[in-house]
Amino acid sequence: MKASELFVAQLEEEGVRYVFGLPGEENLYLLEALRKSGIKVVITRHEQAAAFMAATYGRLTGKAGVCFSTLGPGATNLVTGVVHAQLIGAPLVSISAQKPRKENWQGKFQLVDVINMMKPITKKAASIFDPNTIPTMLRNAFKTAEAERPGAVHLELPEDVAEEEVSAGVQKRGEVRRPGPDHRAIDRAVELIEQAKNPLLIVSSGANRKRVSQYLLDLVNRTGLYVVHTQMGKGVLPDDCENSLFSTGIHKHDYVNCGIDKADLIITVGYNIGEYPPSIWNRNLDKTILNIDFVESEPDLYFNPLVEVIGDISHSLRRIAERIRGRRSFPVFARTRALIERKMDDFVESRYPLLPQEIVKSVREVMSREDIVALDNGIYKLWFSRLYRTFKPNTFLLDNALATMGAGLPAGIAAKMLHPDRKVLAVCGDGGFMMNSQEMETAIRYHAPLVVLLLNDNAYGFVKWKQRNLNFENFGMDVSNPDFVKYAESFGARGMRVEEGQSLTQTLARAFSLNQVVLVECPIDYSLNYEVFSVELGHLVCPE
Ligand SMILES: Cc1ncc(C[n+]2csc(CCOP(=O)(O)OP(=O)(O)O)c2C)c(N)n1
Repeated sequence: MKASELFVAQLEEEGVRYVFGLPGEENLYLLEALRKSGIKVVITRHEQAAAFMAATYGRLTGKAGVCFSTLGPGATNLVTGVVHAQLIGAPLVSISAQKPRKENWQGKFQLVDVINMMKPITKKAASIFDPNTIPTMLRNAFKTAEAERPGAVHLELPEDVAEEEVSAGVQKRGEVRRPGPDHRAIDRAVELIEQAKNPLLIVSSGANRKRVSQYLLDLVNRTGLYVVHTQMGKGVLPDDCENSLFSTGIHKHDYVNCGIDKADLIITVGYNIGEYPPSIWNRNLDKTILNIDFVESEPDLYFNPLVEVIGDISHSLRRIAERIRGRRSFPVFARTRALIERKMDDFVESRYPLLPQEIVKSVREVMSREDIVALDNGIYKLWFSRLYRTFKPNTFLLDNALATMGAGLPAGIAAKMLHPDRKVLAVCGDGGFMMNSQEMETAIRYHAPLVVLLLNDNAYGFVKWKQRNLNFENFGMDVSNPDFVKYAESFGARGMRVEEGQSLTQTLARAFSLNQVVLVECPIDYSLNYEVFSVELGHLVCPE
């Protein structure tokens, strides 16, 4: 057997269903072995997109997604997607080729020290020298990537190593049962919750899983506790549960902070300190913190839990739920929910170009509870996080950790491949879409009929808003764009544009009914960014 065949056999043992990548000549043995396997190979138009897709696969399945590239420029192109996985906590194994170890007749051509480039942005990065170590190194890579807190691992497979004959066999994938929490930690947690006047849960990305969602709902129903989601935690508790305080929005101060400010005990669940900095909600260092997570927290001035319950989160929630006596009511949080709901449902006039609020409402009308929205990065992300009601875990995919532009379309494609039965909508700004728009062709080639909603303001709107906040001149942030309808059609997709007087809801419904890759361009009016986010929220006085 060739080393590349053993490599693929080990990937199969790991349960890999898809591999996303873009090869060079140095990967051809690997590609040939993949061709003969049961693994579906998705060749993208940019390695960054392959890494975003693999990260999405990891996020949605809990199993490491796999991406690959050639050496040098292919590996450098992977970097943003690899960091994205690492920062959002998605399990990912990325693989790059390298020059032959022994007879490298090309010398320094395309030579990059990929391992040292990847080390600071992954949990582990290593090069394979001995082909017989492939099964162990891959086993190690998958185990490390999937272990809590999940993240990225990079492996390098040099060209000559991939071609060698090997004697080693596949290494079995073992089963790991996550440990349950310590009973004394549960005692302390129950004590803290029962003593607190206004305990409040903040649920974050590490908890965005189906089982956690079930146990959280049960805890909330039994105890009356309220839940705030971070943006990457959206969907864990259904927003139509009376105890959801929806999600965090503008960092400085948003309606939800009226509730957070009143809490004396904050119970963080699967909390990602990078996503929603604790200095925002614990700026006066006056919150008692109970942390429930798979792994211990990193110490931080503002995030210094009094008690940590470490172990399988769903298990911990179940144990705590069983122990708490009686259901309490928390009028302060009930009032916060009423306030946020009022704001969410505020009447919005229909304008053309459309206002963000109308866009969010239209999308919600078209999508059912299980359908998936994958957002790119732009200011619409804030409107969606604040206003889009979410009902199921992992149905609202955004990156609020690296917060990279360009991830929305690849994430949407991977989500559609994994869930062909659900509607998938990628929401992008014109800026973010143009960073990976070439992947429209990938979606078509692999029959992933998602719909892309392109919110067009012909600008880098988010930066424009920040510029205005600083009272700077509007400078450099306006762009011109292709005709997006023609652009989509030139790929072989369907292009639609919401024209004045047309309904976005109906356009999206029609787009989904076509069951093909469709781009819907919707002009957006961002005049309220400053008015709402800067002026209204800047002067927010919480009702007593
Ligand atoms: C790769 C990358 N480059 C730059 C940024 C900084 N950035 C954040 S949002 C944004 C503007 C996004 O523009 P667009 O996609 O058109 O969305 P809009 O804000 O206009 O809705 C920029 C440049 C980023 N987050 N990621």
